[in-house]
Amino acid sequence: MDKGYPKQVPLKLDLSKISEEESREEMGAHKSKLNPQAINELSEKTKFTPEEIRHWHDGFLKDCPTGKLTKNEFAKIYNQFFPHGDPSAFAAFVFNVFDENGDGSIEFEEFLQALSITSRGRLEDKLEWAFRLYDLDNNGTITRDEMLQIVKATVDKFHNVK
Ligand SMILES: [Ca+2]
Ligand SMILES: [Ca+2]
Repeated sequence: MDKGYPKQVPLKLDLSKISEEESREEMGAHKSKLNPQAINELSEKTKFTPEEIRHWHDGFLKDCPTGKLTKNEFAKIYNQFFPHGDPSAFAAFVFNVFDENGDGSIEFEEFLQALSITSRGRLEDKLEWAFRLYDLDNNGTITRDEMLQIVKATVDKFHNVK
């Protein structure tokens, strides 16, 4: 259960097909669950080194063995970071920004991209990311109503923090 993870393909589906091939190719790479090419691509797209990507990928699969994070699973993980109050509304907004292709789940690549931007991105990348968080209907402008929804979710999130 440890080889191969082509992007955009549900892990469940492709394990049986590719595991034989991949394990032959990767006999030596005992630690890697992503193939080297995928890691290189991710490393070019993000600000993470291949080593860091392997590390994040291990953690991602631990929380999410299917390789696709659903909204509920995301809310659970989010709750671990914000155990006080009810962050579900805010988690849902953040989920939508992570889910860049809008297919209703967060793939590892999307997870890594969001992490790269929020932790190591340039200021304008971070602003753009934050903008997407506020622009709920994704139409390029932030209305007063969208502002209010986010502010309300944020207040709910911190309201019960003691
Ligand atoms: Ca997605
Ligand atoms: Ca909007």
